[in-house]
Amino acid sequence: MLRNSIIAVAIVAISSAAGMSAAWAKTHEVFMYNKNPDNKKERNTFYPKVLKIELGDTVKFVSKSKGHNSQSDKKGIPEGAENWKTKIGKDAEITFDVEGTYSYFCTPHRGMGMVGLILVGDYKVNYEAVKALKQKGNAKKVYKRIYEEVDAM
Ligand SMILES: [Cu+2]
Repeated sequence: MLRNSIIAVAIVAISSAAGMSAAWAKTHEVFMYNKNPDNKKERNTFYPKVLKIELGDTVKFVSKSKGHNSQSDKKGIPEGAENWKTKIGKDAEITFDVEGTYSYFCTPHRGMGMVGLILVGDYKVNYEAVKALKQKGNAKKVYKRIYEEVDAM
């Protein structure tokens, strides 16, 4: 019995070191809305726009209104991390196995400011590099507020 317990502990340690999803990893939700429930004047938005999670956690993008998706900014993710692009109008789950800052947007509404940021573990590894990326249109305004929020953390 003792021997089995030791083996089980070793397996958990290996999975954790390899960055695999552990039993204690959490799933967080980011909603995709036509209208921000806290501010009806704001159209096409992720909610929340900034999410801080632990390494190995999952984010579920939940389609609350039709016509939205989530796509990572390939210049705005940490080295070694994988890009994602979810299907429009569908819920999708992304698991984060690399620490850092992840910038993402809704493919059809990026220019309207439907953008967001996910901070995974030690997110500062590439935070300044992501913050320095040039953004256009409303995305620029929305990211300004996002970075103010993160800088105040
Ligand atoms: Cu959208």
